[in-house]
This record gives sequence, C-alpha cells and structure tokens, in this order.
Amino acid sequence: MLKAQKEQYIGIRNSIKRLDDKFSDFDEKIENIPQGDVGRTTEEARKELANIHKEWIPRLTGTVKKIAKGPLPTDDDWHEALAEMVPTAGGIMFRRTPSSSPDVYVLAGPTGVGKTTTLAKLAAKCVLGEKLNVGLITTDTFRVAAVDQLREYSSLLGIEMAVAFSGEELEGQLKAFHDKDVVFIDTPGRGQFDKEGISGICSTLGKIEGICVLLVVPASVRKEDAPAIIENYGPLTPSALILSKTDEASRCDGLTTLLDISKLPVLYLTDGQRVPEDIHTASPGIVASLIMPSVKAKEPIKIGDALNG
Ligand SMILES: Nc1nc2c(ncn2[C@@H]2O[C@H](COP(=O)(O)OP(=O)(O)OP(=O)(O)O)[C@@H](O)[C@H]2O)c(=O)[nH]1
Ligand SMILES: [Mg+2]
Repeated sequence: MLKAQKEQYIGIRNSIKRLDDKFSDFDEKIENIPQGDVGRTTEEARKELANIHKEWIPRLTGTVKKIAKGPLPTDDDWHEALAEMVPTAGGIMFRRTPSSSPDVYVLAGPTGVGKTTTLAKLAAKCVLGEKLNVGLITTDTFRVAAVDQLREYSSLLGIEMAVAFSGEELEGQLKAFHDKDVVFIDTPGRGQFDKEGISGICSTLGKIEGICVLLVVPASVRKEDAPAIIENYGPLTPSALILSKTDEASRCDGLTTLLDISKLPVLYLTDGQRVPEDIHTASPGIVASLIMPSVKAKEPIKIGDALNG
C-alpha cells in the first residue's frame, strides 16, 4: 500500500512540476504581449473619470454600461457616453437683417481669456464668410490699449467701430448702427470675484433689449473657480459659452462642473491667437475629447480654413 501511495505521490509531484513549467512559459508570453491601445487608453480613461463632475458620474457610467458591447467598456464607449451629456449649440447662424435692427452679441468674461480676439474671429467670419454688414463697439475703456486693439481689427476687416464710455453712449451707437446686420460689443475683463466690476458691465449694457451675451471661459477653468464665474456673471444672463485657449489647456478638469452649473450650451472653441483661423464650432465629441483626452475626436473643421477656401 505504501509503495502504491509513494508512486501516486511521485506522479502528483511530476504533474505539479509540468504545470509549473507550463505556467512560467505562459507568464513569459503574457509579458511579451504588446500593450494594445484599447487596454492602455481604457486605463487612462478611467483615470480621467476623476476630472468629471461627480453629479455626472452615475448617468455617465449608466450610459457606458448600455453602450459597451463587451464586459469592459472601450475608450470609444466612454467618449460616446460623455459626448451624449455635453450640451453644444453648433455655432451661431449669423444672418442678414435688412428690415430689422441688427443682431447684437456681447462678449464677456474674466480677464485675459480671449474675449477681444474671439470677437475679432467671429466678426471676420461674418464679414469674410457671410459678407454681412458688421459693426464693432467696445465698452472697454478701462484697460490701456483695449480700444486700439479692437480698432486694429476693425481696420483690418474694413468695418466700422465705436467706443462707448457709458450706457447712454452705447444706446446711441447701437442706434447709429441700425443698418448693420450684426453688432459685436466688447466688454472689459473682470475677475470672477469682482462683483462690482461685473455689475458695472451690467449697468453699461443697461436696458438694451434683445442682446445675446456670450460668456468666454478658458477651457482650463478650475473646478473650484467655475461656480463663482457662473454665479457672479449670472446677472449678465449669458446665453451660451465659448471655451477659449483649448490649445493651452493641458487639463480640462473643471469643464463638466462649468457645464453642470451653468446649464449653458457651448458654441465655439478657440485654440490659438490667429484671427480668424483659430476658432471652431463646438461639437459634443470635441468637448468630450477635451475632458477625456485619451480619446481623440475627429479633426474639427476650422472656420478660418473654410474661409481661406
Ligand atoms: N493660445 C491662445 N491664446 C489666445 C487665444 N485667444 C486669445 N489668445 C491670446 O490671449 C491674449 C489675451 O487675449 P484678449 O483677446 O486680449 O483677451 P481679453 O479677454 O479680451 O482680455 P481683457 O480684455 O484684458 O480681459 C492675447 O495674447 C491673445 O492673442 C486662444 O484661443 N489660444
Ligand atoms: Mg479685451
């Protein structure tokens, strides 16, 4: 009996050894498997979930589960689910207004975010692309050289420009621009905590009716700052967001907070200093790629490129 047991034991030991050898071979093969894009970027996508506003996570993960075809969602699944949550409005339909007063757009936002440059890009789109009759008014009589900056753009585009030192002057200039199709109004940059400065812009814009305020916010806005921007710029009742300086934003971890709190759609993205090239109509996919950069959306169509032919 002992002899039989010993043989059995030796047999088991040999089997274990054979299994051991097989597994070490297997380990080596696993190590040599090339890191596929899907596995690697999915891990990154998971990390990027930390950038997403926590109120968005349950809906996002719920959608991802529905979309995913396999047990593990791919980057594309995350991207698609996030894009479904991003509100965009596909740009502005600038139009001819022969029998009515012009459509008036105001660009407002914190200091140095690119308001004046973005205004020039949009004005160029109207003038060069749509052949519209455009007027520019600046209410930024505060910052040194702000007036000259806009004047430079107006002369490059060959369009009229006015400077408004007060609400009354602004009303008068808008009347003088009654024959324009579109009028853009520039405002001075005010930090999000500068409530007094922001209410100064409110009183300058005063009772002018039918204006559309576009809030320019840098794509790199911090999640801690987004609530104050939205709350303190609230009195201007912005209609939409423009996300600026996407080219300088290595992280966009405040964007979903901004979108969640503001409930505003994104109209445009800007990604450089060139006028008019560096502006794009926002799409959910492109904004989602800013939030989760491990997945790249298709190349956006550049308004400037389209203009250049
Ligand atoms: N990289 C990059 N720079 C930009 C972009 N938009 C504007 N800028 C630059 O940012 C700087 C400030 O731009 P402005 O248009 O003067 O910004 P602003 O918001 O009008 O500034 P204030 O009126 O002083 O509040 C300039 O050097 C612009 O060329 C952008 O999308 N990307
Ligand atoms: Mg400016």
